[in-house]
Amino acid sequence: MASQNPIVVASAKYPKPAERTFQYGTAGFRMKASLLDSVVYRVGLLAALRSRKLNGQRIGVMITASHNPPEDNGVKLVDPMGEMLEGSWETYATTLANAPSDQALLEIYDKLTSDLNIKTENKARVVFARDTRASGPRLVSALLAALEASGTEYTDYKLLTTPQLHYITRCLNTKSTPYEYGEPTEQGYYQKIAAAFKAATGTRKFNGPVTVDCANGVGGPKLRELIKYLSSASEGGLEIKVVNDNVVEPERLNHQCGADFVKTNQRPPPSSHAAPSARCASLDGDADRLMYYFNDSDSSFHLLDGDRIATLAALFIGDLARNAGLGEKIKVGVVQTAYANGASTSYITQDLRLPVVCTPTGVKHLHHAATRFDVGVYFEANGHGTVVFSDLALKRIGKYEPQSPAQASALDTLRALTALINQTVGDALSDLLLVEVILAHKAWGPKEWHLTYTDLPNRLGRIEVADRNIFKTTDAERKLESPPGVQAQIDALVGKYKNGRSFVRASGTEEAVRVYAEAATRGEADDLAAKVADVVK
Ligand code: NG1
Ligand code: ZN
Repeated sequence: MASQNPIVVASAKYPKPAERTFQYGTAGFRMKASLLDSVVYRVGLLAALRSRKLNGQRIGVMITASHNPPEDNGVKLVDPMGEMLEGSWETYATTLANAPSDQALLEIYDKLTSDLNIKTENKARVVFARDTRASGPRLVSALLAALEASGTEYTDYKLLTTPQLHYITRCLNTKSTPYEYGEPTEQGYYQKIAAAFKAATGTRKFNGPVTVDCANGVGGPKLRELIKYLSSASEGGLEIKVVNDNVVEPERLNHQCGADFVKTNQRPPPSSHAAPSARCASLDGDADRLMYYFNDSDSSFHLLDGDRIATLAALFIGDLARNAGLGEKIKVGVVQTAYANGASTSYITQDLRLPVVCTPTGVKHLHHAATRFDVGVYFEANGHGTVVFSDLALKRIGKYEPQSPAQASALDTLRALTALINQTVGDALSDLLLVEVILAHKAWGPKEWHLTYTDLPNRLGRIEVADRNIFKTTDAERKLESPPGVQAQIDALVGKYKNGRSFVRASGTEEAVRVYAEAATRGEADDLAAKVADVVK
């Protein structure tokens, strides 16, 4: 009898809330944790299907809601190479999540199995982890029920940052192959990063400590763990001061701290007491975003966001490749979204003379575009990003025989960076050490870094509208196709401001429309943002 099918029996314990439509968005499913049990159960089934389809390669499942408030949670899948779930499978996730009954769910599961030619005799293997949210353990039980009902082998990695799970997934799937990525354990992650950090730093000195705000999330305990593998300040290593690492009181997560707070409010967390010009950084709730900032001697606040990290990395890696004698063989490119400050884009093209590609919002788009370069640097302005090296670039960097001591030294640093950087996905811990290596090499403080170019004043607004789905974009989200006529009104407004730029798009993670504007002065940027907002309201 169909009702005795284990998938149906277990599904009955995780009923779908009626009247709810779920969507696998820019970062998986994300919402109030109380609504998420059926979704996690069904995502577990999809992970099993995905693994069977890929002949038993490991699929990752991460339970986190990143920078969202503590009462939210979310779930997303990680593909075998540690990348985000392939786009076409997001639709299957949405279909499964919205199946109206347990029986309908089984029918969709069976139909996907046959439509996608999935061999049911293949093994299914899943690895999973969660952040520090109070709802995590309950959602893990829903996931386990799905993995058991679908006959899936699994490993529970308990608490991890999102990028650590991406790392482990890739390690497991490349073990004993020429593309081996590292030891598939949390300890292996720290060992790999710490050794690479030491090699990349060489004899350079750090200019004082860096204070890291961990958003009271999983990044706190994990950064403390990583520090145990690094040289101490007394041995000439980097001093990292960890703040906002309270994971005992879950309600503190992302509250008045963290990368999203700093970026959105353009000010340090109220708990920060950093001295003038001291380097400060903030992670987000699952440690895949990183923001740097500092207060000047006159107390003015300066943000060093994802655009700044991207430009710093592109500058340094471009120089290293040239100094190593690989300038002609390794082409560096940068990938941004429309939210990147126009001044950063001009700096990359005009000063660094590197190509820039603009993609729609969402790291999967950036990551994909970055893989088309030999070395692709990609960051969203909000601090989520990394650097990816093509197989060819890795081969060239690995095999090149340096022609001088200077080339040898640049090459050693470049090789170390390929191990330091988490190439699977944006990783705040790995990015933090990357920035520290570069600043040490250049003997720069945050001020010198900030002086590389001057940001155009900008404003990002959020507007609640009746139906955000009517806002359809084209040209990497920089132009509206619908509603008709709105783009023409925006263009007319933009034309009135010096260095004006503005665009509107529907958020992929919130019930809202975002308005971005930049212009030559703060007053003009604010004015343009307000006028464009009036057009879409
Ligand atoms: P939406 O809500 O689609 O704008 C936001 C961020 C993205 C990305 C996703 C996933 C902005 C303007 N948008 O997307 O960059 O990080 O969340 O977390 O920051
Ligand atoms: Zn995050």
